[in-house]
Formats: sequence, structure tokens, C-alpha cells
Amino acid sequence: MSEALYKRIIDGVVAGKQDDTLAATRDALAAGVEPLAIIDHGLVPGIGDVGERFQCGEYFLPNLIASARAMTGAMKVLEPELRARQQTVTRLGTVVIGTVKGDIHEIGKSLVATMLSANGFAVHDLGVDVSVERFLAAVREHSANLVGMSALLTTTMSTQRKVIEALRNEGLRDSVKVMVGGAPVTEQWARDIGADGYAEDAIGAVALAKTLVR
Ligand code: B1M
Repeated sequence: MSEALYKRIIDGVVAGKQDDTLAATRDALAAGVEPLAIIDHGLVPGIGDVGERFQCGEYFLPNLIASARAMTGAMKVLEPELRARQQTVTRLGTVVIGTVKGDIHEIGKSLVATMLSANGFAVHDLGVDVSVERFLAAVREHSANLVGMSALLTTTMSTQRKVIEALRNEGLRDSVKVMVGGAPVTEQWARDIGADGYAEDAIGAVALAKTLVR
């Protein structure tokens, strides 16, 4: 039964149909499917398919936008469900997170932020297109001990390095751990730019964050 629901969600995202995606997501929740499973087996494969179609020229920017809207609408329903299932009272650390300057991809970053928050971190989500200066100001303002940077474009990854350099130049580098992620980001890239860690997905990001603040 879950398979049929996942297929409806995938089809909704691929077709960029917000109402269908939302209805299928709600039906899956009502059928007792875990929110994370809905994301992993429905929304993520759907948006991945869209990315491939875009890359090979079958889809264009309007398709990408419609599919992203469909996925974001479903995520808005799932985020409170994720939080409700993993309420933790202890605060493991304070995280400042955002998608770097020039980059407006928000879905993966928001998922990571939600999962961190659901797992006991105080999360300050700066949103997308976040400048080096805003990351620094937020670290100071919230006395953060963890900085998370997402980048989805090969052209914006380098800003992750700039933020780390700026943290060093401002004398803040020793007081924060830095984690990076996003589709083009790799473990090797994280090492090259002097980050403390890389995670491939939101579950990995939670595990990494816990290790880094321990
Ligand atoms: Co864009 N886009 N996009 N896009 N888009 C990609 C990234 C692309 C790979 C598509 C493709 O060509 N196949 C390509 C990048 C190519 C490259 O750089 N090599 C691309 C392009 C080219 C563009 C534009 C330049 C298109 C144009 O205008 N011609 C443009 C750039 C805009 C900008 O940012 N300045 C653009 C625009 C857009 C939309 C606005 C239409 C939309 C985003 C809407 C939104 O976010 N509100 C969009 C989308 C939806 C995509 C794809 C299809 C899907 C991204 C997504 O949401 N994935 C994407 C193709 C793809 O990635 N397959 C693509 C789902 C999400 C759950 O996964 O974000 O990877 P992801 O996050 C994961 C992990 O990466 C990890 O955990 C998350 C959860 O598992 N993770 C972290 C992420 N951040 C982390 C941080 C961490 C740890 C883990 O620690 C801090």
C-alpha cells in the first residue's frame, strides 16, 4: 500500500502538481507512513527525477519551479510531524544554518534544519542566499557552537570556504564547528576547505552534528 502512495507522491512532484502531491502526502500520513519515509521514498525520488529531466533538457525552469513548490507544500505538512515525533528537551548545541550567498535552493537545507531541531539542537535558520557577513553576525548573536552551510550549485560552493576563512580571520573559528552539505559537496571538498565535517543527507547531518558538539 505504501508503494502506491509513494508513487502518487513521486508522480505529483514530477508533474509539478501541488494539490495532488499534498493530497497524496496527507493520505500517506493518514495511512500511518512515517514522515521521513514519505520524504525518502516519495518526495526526494520525485525531485531527483525532475533534476534529471532538467539536466537532459526535457524539463525547463518553470517545471523545476512547479515541482519545487509541490515538494515545499508537502514539506510544510511534514515538518511539524517530524518535530512531534522526536521531541527532545535537552539542548545539544546551537546551530546557525543557511544556504550560501547566490544560492536559493532551500528544500534540503530546511530539511536538515528541521531534523536538527527535532533532535535537540537550537536552530537559527538564516534562510537562503546568506552572505558571509550574515553567517558571522548570527554566530556572534546566538553564541552558536555549530555552523551549517548548504550549497546546491558548483558555482556557490566556494562561499563555504569564504565563510570558514572569515570565521578564522574574525577569531571565531575555534569556538564553532563547521559542517557542510548539498548535492555537489563531498567529503573531500569539506576537507579541502577546512570544514569539520560533511553529511550526505539530513539523517547524516544529525549524526555528524551530535559528534561535532560532543
Ligand atoms: Co536548481 N539546480 N537551479 N532549482 N535544482 C539543481 C541543484 C541542479 C543539479 C539541476 C540539474 O541541472 N540537474 C543544477 C545545479 C548544477 C550545478 O551547479 N552543477 C541546478 C540549476 C542549474 C539551477 C539554476 C541555475 C537554473 C537556472 O536558473 N537556469 C537555478 C539557480 C538559482 C540559484 O540558486 N541562484 C536553479 C533554481 C532552482 C529552483 C528555484 C527552481 C528550485 C529550488 C526551489 C527551492 O529550493 N525552493 C530548484 C530545484 C528544485 C533543483 C533540484 C531539481 C532539486 C533540489 C532539491 O530540492 N533536492 C536540483 C537537482 C538535484 O539536486 N537533483 C537542482 C531535494 C533536497 C531534499 O535535496 O537539496 O540535495 P538536497 O539536500 C539534501 C542533501 O544534499 C543534504 O541533505 C539534504 C536532505 O537529504 N544537504 C545537507 C543539503 N544541505 C545540507 C547541509 C548540511 C548537511 C547536509 O550541513 C549543513
